Amino acid sequence: MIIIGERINGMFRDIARAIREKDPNPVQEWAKEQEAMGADYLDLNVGPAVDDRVSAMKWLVEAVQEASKLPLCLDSTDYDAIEAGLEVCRNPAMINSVPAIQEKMDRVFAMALKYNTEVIGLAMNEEGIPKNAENRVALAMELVANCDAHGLSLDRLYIDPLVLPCNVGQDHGPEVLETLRQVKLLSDPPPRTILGLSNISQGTKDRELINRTFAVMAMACGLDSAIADVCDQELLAAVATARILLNMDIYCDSYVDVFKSLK
Ligand code: THG
Repeated sequence: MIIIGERINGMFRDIARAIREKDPNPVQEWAKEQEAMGADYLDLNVGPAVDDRVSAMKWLVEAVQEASKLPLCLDSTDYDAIEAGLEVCRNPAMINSVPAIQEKMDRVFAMALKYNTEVIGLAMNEEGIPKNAENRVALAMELVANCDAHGLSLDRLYIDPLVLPCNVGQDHGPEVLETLRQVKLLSDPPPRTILGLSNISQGTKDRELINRTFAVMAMACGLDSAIADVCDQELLAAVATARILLNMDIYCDSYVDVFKSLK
């Protein structure tokens, strides 16, 4: 599993303050902490409460790169902000994200080629997030077709079926799992799959338990990566265990210790 650390997000109060006051310390501490815990990428989201997202994203990328060499996942609906971030990225990055809306796909896939990035494609369009797997898969197919038409290799596309909090969108859970299964049949090579895992438990009690239970269910359906709380040891242990039970790593008595850092 590729784990993308979720914590550098303006949705968290300490990060929102750091961005507002241009204080690199909290951002750099979280970058180092998530890298030490085994993150493969760092998600960077300037959050909703910023007036100039372009300059905020550029500042955030530069601050994080002083503390960590991990590749970055630039998370914004503002493509000018993403492009400003890509201009200063040292490593090939990931664009988070594009919905199945034609003019957005045209801009994002062209940008992905120009900056040699990967892309997260969301199973949603102008009408929002479909209720069932069939319609999510139809949008995934549009993303696959547009990715291919732009000449971007399909294994650089990550399809996100979009998971909703289970306390408001409980009926979406099984549809997300079915979407994960079917997306793997869309092309050869198939696109990869991703979830914003912590969405599933927003506003609930026992968040960690809900997150790690859904993580292993999704892995059994073909989940390749997650934007997640990499500091949750129990999540990483559950992922290591799921990899054994799915026959992705060889069993040994100390598999959790051996494979946790490999996820
Ligand atoms: N898909 C893609 N990108 C995404 C998401 C997705 N990016 C954002 C998000 N979803 C994934 N990242 C988070 C980060 C934090 C939380 C959930 C998902 C979270 N935050 C606390 C909360 O809302 O309760 C904040 C608590 C606090 O303020 O301290 O849970 O789905 N492609």
